[in-house]
Amino acid sequence: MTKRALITGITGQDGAYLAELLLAKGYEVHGIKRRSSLFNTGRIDHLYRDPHEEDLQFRLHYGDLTDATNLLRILQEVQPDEIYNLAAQSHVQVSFETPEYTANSDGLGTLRLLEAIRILGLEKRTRFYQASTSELFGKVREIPQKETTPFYPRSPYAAAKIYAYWITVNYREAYGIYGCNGILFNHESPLRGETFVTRKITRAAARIALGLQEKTYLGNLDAKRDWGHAGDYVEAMWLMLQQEEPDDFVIATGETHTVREFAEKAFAAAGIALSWSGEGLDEKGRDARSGRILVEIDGRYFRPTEVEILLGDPTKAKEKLGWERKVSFDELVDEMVRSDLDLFRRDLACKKAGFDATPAIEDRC
Ligand code: NDP
Ligand code: GDR
Repeated sequence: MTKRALITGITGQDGAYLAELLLAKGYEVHGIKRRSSLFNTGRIDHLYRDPHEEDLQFRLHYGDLTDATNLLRILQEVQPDEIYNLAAQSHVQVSFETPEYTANSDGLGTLRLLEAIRILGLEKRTRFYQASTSELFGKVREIPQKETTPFYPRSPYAAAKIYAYWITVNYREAYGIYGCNGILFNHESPLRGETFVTRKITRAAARIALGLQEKTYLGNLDAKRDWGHAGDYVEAMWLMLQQEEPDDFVIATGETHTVREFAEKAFAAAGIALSWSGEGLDEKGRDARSGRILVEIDGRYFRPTEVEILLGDPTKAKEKLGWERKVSFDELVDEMVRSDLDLFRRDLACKKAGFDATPAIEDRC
């Protein structure tokens, strides 16, 4: 029997990798996309099939996690074997500006899906994956962080996600729903959104190396993150839903690096050696050869409350799921920089031919 999966947030980074993985495993994949005034399916357009074709393995439905009746209708129509709830307002800094919306989509959105499973009597049929996050650990009280480490959210995003975490646990215990929390640490890829720090840096390194941009502005260079590759992490999501019993798992690499270190590696991959001078808001990253300033600090990228260090212990995932990351930190940075160099080489070719391909958006990141 072909298994049917429903992915919320299918147009995002993880949604795109997971859709590819499930299609390769023979699943019928359904995704929820939001209506937007511009196309928002760039990451999954290569998977799109003409809806007039027979035996479609990939279908998109309009929907939104803030709309309960819409979710009920989609679940009733699709009758999924597995739901992967990846949809979220996923930007930590933006959550300080849109706290109520973030609570609605990231917190209550999860409740709406779980209630829809219950209302439709799908408790025994539908397995549920919740995209939980290392941001739950927030103000860290144990290093490395594992499944038993206490939570201490440090943003409206993390506060919303902690509700989603516990409501998933509660529906598992109260109604016997097969629900799992993947407590995933940061994971990146060439598909990462442009305003997250890794992609912002790899884009800037590529554009500066190609002469398309002068410099970039960053916030807290001392923050430490446990960065893995999204392709590896969606495998873990799938594995969690294939076990005999539902459970919650930390997914991480077991390594941590500062933002400064990520920037050094990314610029090096683009052929530029960075050297640092100054402190705090006056710190600058320069081209070690020419002395030209390439990185400056801008106070607006600092958060009202920061998560200083994340370092995960993925032992449980290794022992129970047989999961291990495959892509190293250096390979991840190299792949992202190579991809952005390719992207902007095309822009450069357009520019040389007299066309301005992509307007500079760096000041909006
Ligand atoms: P992205 O920001 O790339 O994707 C988020 C997805 O959610 C997009 O498809 C977006 O649609 C959709 N979305 C946002 N709001 C709504 C809404 N109200 N209704 C329906 N869809 C909505 O995130 P990632 O792919 O990086 O992350 C996937 C999930 O995992 C998120 O829940 C995130 O919080 C969580 N997570 C991510 C980690 C990471 O490092 N990437 C680590 C731990 C957890 P649109 O394209 O239209 O904007
Ligand atoms: P994060 O990712 O908040 O960890 O959330 P992000 O890449 O936004 O920030 C990582 C760290 O870098 C510091 N930083 C900057 N961040 C951004 N965005 N822009 C900057 O210019 C900048 N300069 C320094 C931040 O302060 C922070 O310490 C991501 C998201 O994918 C969440 O959805 C997910 O839950 C967590 O990872 C795990």
